[in-house]
Amino acid sequence: MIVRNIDDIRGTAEEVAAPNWVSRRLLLARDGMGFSFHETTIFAGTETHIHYRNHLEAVFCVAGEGEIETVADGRKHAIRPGVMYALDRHDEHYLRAHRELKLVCVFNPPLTGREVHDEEGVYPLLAETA
Ligand code: 9YT
Repeated sequence: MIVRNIDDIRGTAEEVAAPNWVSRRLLLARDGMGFSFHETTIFAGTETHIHYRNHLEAVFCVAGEGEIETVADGRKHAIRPGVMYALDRHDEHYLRAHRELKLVCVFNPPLTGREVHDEEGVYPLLAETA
Protein backbone atom coordinates (compact mmCIF):
# COMPACT_ATOMS: atom_id res chain seq x y z
CA MET A 1 0.00 0.00 0.00
CA ILE A 2 1.10 3.54 -0.68
CA VAL A 3 0.25 6.19 1.91
CA ARG A 4 1.42 9.77 1.41
CA ASN A 5 0.80 13.13 3.01
CA ILE A 6 0.78 16.17 0.75
CA ASP A 7 2.74 18.10 3.38
CA ASP A 8 5.71 15.80 2.72
CA ILE A 9 5.64 16.73 -1.01
CA ARG A 10 6.11 20.47 -0.46
CA GLY A 11 9.57 21.57 -1.54
CA THR A 12 10.41 18.27 -3.28
CA ALA A 13 10.73 17.34 -6.98
CA GLU A 14 7.08 16.17 -6.84
CA GLU A 15 5.99 19.78 -6.33
CA VAL A 16 5.99 21.42 -9.77
CA ALA A 17 5.36 25.13 -10.19
CA ALA A 18 4.32 27.04 -13.33
CA PRO A 19 3.42 30.73 -13.67
CA ASN A 20 -0.31 30.05 -13.17
CA TRP A 21 -0.32 26.99 -10.93
CA VAL A 22 1.48 24.67 -8.58
CA SER A 23 0.93 20.91 -8.72
CA ARG A 24 1.75 18.39 -6.00
CA ARG A 25 1.97 14.90 -7.39
CA LEU A 26 0.84 12.23 -4.95
CA LEU A 27 1.11 9.38 -7.47
CA LEU A 28 3.24 9.24 -10.63
CA ALA A 29 3.95 6.65 -13.34
CA ARG A 30 6.65 4.97 -11.28
CA ASP A 31 4.08 4.07 -8.63
CA GLY A 32 2.54 1.60 -11.09
CA MET A 33 -1.10 2.53 -10.59
CA GLY A 34 -1.81 3.21 -14.27
CA PHE A 35 -2.74 6.83 -13.55
CA SER A 36 -1.17 9.81 -11.81
CA PHE A 37 -2.94 11.71 -9.05
CA HIS A 38 -2.26 15.34 -8.23
CA GLU A 39 -3.47 18.26 -6.18
CA THR A 40 -3.27 21.40 -8.30
CA THR A 41 -3.69 24.97 -7.08
CA ILE A 42 -4.59 27.46 -9.82
CA PHE A 43 -3.74 31.02 -8.85
CA ALA A 44 -6.51 33.62 -8.68
CA GLY A 45 -6.94 35.84 -11.72
CA THR A 46 -5.12 33.55 -14.15
CA GLU A 47 -6.08 32.06 -17.51
CA THR A 48 -4.30 28.90 -18.68
CA HIS A 49 -4.49 27.45 -22.19
CA ILE A 50 -4.38 23.64 -21.96
CA HIS A 51 -4.56 20.93 -24.59
CA TYR A 52 -3.60 17.45 -23.41
CA ARG A 53 -3.31 15.75 -26.80
CA ASN A 54 -1.51 12.77 -25.28
CA HIS A 55 -3.40 12.36 -22.01
CA LEU A 56 -6.88 12.02 -20.57
CA GLU A 57 -7.48 14.10 -17.45
CA ALA A 58 -10.29 14.22 -14.92
CA VAL A 59 -10.44 17.16 -12.52
CA PHE A 60 -12.47 17.55 -9.33
CA CYS A 61 -12.79 20.96 -7.69
CA VAL A 62 -12.58 21.03 -3.90
CA ALA A 63 -12.28 24.80 -3.37
CA GLY A 64 -12.40 28.11 -5.23
CA GLU A 65 -14.26 29.50 -8.20
CA GLY A 66 -13.52 29.63 -11.90
CA GLU A 67 -14.58 28.47 -15.33
CA ILE A 68 -13.51 26.24 -18.17
CA GLU A 69 -14.10 27.20 -21.81
CA THR A 70 -13.75 24.61 -24.55
CA VAL A 71 -12.09 26.04 -27.67
CA ALA A 72 -14.01 23.90 -30.19
CA ASP A 73 -17.45 25.28 -29.31
CA GLY A 74 -16.83 28.23 -26.97
CA ARG A 75 -18.94 26.64 -24.22
CA LYS A 76 -18.22 27.77 -20.68
CA HIS A 77 -18.79 25.78 -17.51
CA ALA A 78 -18.58 27.16 -13.98
CA ILE A 79 -16.02 25.45 -11.76
CA ARG A 80 -16.85 25.38 -8.07
CA PRO A 81 -16.50 22.84 -5.24
CA GLY A 82 -18.19 19.57 -6.19
CA VAL A 83 -17.77 20.02 -9.95
CA MET A 84 -15.81 17.42 -11.94
CA TYR A 85 -14.80 17.73 -15.57
CA ALA A 86 -13.24 15.00 -17.69
CA LEU A 87 -11.30 15.79 -20.87
CA ASP A 88 -12.51 12.62 -22.56
CA ARG A 89 -11.94 14.07 -26.04
CA HIS A 90 -8.57 15.64 -25.27
CA ASP A 91 -10.55 18.86 -25.26
CA GLU A 92 -8.51 22.01 -25.86
CA HIS A 93 -9.63 24.58 -23.29
CA TYR A 94 -9.00 27.68 -21.25
CA LEU A 95 -9.03 27.32 -17.48
CA ARG A 96 -9.74 30.53 -15.60
CA ALA A 97 -9.56 31.02 -11.85
CA HIS A 98 -11.73 33.85 -10.54
CA ARG A 99 -10.63 32.86 -7.03
CA GLU A 100 -7.84 30.41 -6.19
CA LEU A 101 -8.86 26.92 -7.27
CA LYS A 102 -7.93 23.72 -5.47
CA LEU A 103 -8.27 20.80 -7.86
CA VAL A 104 -7.67 17.07 -7.63
CA CYS A 105 -6.46 15.77 -11.01
CA VAL A 106 -6.02 12.29 -12.45
CA PHE A 107 -4.00 11.64 -15.63
CA ASN A 108 -4.09 8.59 -17.90
CA PRO A 109 -1.47 7.65 -18.99
CA PRO A 110 0.23 8.72 -15.79
CA LEU A 111 2.65 11.63 -15.79
CA THR A 112 6.25 10.73 -15.06
CA GLY A 113 6.83 14.08 -13.35
CA ARG A 114 9.21 15.34 -16.05
CA GLU A 115 6.61 16.82 -18.42
CA VAL A 116 6.28 20.55 -18.93
CA HIS A 117 3.46 22.31 -20.79
CA ASP A 118 4.67 23.46 -24.20
CA GLU A 119 3.49 26.70 -25.80
CA GLU A 120 0.29 24.95 -26.95
CA GLY A 121 -0.58 23.69 -23.47
CA VAL A 122 0.42 20.13 -24.31
CA TYR A 123 2.28 17.64 -22.15
CA PRO A 124 4.56 15.32 -24.17
CA LEU A 125 4.07 11.60 -23.84
CA LEU A 126 7.06 10.40 -21.83
CA ALA A 127 7.89 6.78 -21.06
CA GLU A 128 8.94 5.92 -17.55
CA THR A 129 12.36 4.27 -17.54
CA ALA A 130 12.91 1.92 -14.65
C1 9YT B 1 -6.12 21.42 -14.29
C2 9YT B 1 -4.78 21.30 -14.92
O1 9YT B 1 -4.56 20.50 -15.79
N1 9YT B 1 -3.85 22.13 -14.46
C3 9YT B 1 -2.49 22.10 -14.94
C4 9YT B 1 -1.57 21.29 -14.06
C5 9YT B 1 -1.87 19.81 -14.08
N2 9YT B 1 -3.05 19.49 -13.35
C6 9YT B 1 -0.71 19.05 -13.44
O2 9YT B 1 0.35 18.97 -14.06
O3 9YT B 1 -0.88 18.56 -12.33
